Amino acid sequence: MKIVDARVIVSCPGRNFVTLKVVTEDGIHGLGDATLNGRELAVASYLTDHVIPCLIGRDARRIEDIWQYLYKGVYWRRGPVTMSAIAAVDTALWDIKGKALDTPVYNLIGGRSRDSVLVYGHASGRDLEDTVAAVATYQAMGYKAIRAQSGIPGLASTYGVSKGDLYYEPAEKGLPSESLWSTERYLNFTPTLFKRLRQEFGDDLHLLHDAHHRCTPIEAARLGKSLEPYHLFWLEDAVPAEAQESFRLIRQHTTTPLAVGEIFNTIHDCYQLIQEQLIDYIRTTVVHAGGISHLRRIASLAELYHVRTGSHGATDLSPVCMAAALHFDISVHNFGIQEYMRHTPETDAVFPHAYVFQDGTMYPGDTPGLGVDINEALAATYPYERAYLPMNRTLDGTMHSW
Ligand code: GCO
Ligand code: MG
Repeated sequence: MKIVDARVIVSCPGRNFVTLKVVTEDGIHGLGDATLNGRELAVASYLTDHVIPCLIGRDARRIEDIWQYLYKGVYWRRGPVTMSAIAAVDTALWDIKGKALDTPVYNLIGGRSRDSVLVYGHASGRDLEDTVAAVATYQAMGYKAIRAQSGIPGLASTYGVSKGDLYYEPAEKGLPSESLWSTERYLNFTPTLFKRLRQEFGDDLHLLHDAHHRCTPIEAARLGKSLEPYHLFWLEDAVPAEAQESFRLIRQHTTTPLAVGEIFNTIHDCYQLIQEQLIDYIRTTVVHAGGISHLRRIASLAELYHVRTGSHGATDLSPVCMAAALHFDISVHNFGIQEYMRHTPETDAVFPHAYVFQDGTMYPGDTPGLGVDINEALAATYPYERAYLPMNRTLDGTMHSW
């Protein structure tokens, strides 16, 4: 089953997406997401200029061999650009294999381990009351797990607060904007928010929170400890995890479950976190961590250490990634939860898909392959628009993690 054609489709139906389409001699095509927020064209070029010429003529059935060829064969390993490009190829090849064998991808990777996949949605508000109302809206939509982010008194803007509708999108057209940050104000305010949410919604609703890499280990330890009475499902990205041992300090101080990994690219970014049981959920994704094949390796390691999966699923991960994630989630034994930020109607129209949301869970559908496609003619009506994630400085003007 030779690969005869492959091309990259860059489109902007509300936000930028990079999609790889691989075609075989039998006329079967597979899709892979290669979107890297704010650096989209780097991956598009990596694929078009360097990867695609080496793919033509290869046997699309040899997924593992092609993965190793692209990983070991280039000498320059790892990194978000390389691993997103490899992920796109891997995902497209699983899609092709499913279509060729006339079965959904989840059947090729162990079959279903559950009936459907628990997902969490994003509630956010400009202030505490606004956030309480947003959580109520998500609960009314059927969500059983809700991430809550709120504007902070004394700060003009912060991470995670949408501009007023369901579609939180941090990337902005034009050059990067800058916001101002105070960890002190954040740490003083956040326990109040969750105290209020528990009073309002009781104990059963799963509540999550994303600190978005802004604390030091001891600040994160304080945050986790102060949130213990409100028993979060998880505290996400408490600290940047380049230094994996940072989590040891947080762990010594708090029983709040910890999640990290949305910006990790390989198993090498998280094996210490997993093996030392410093985290509870690993958030690596299909698109940024080497595709379905590599994500399964990470999940297998995690399973040995009681770490569960909780893949990133923001709007900058396309419906192709979402579909692939759901096949992965429904099959791996140690699945925990899947993030689900709804795409805009424009995005959904460009990427028709079989997956569905119902009662707080999602199902990938039973269409052969991944069950997602791209309407190329419609995609062509949404050309690429340069956009960046915001930047962040502390109140005295020092650059800080966004
Ligand atoms: C999340 C993430 C996102 C990222 C975004 C960056 O938990 O969903 O933190 O909001 O900031 O995906 O590209
Ligand atoms: Mg996050």
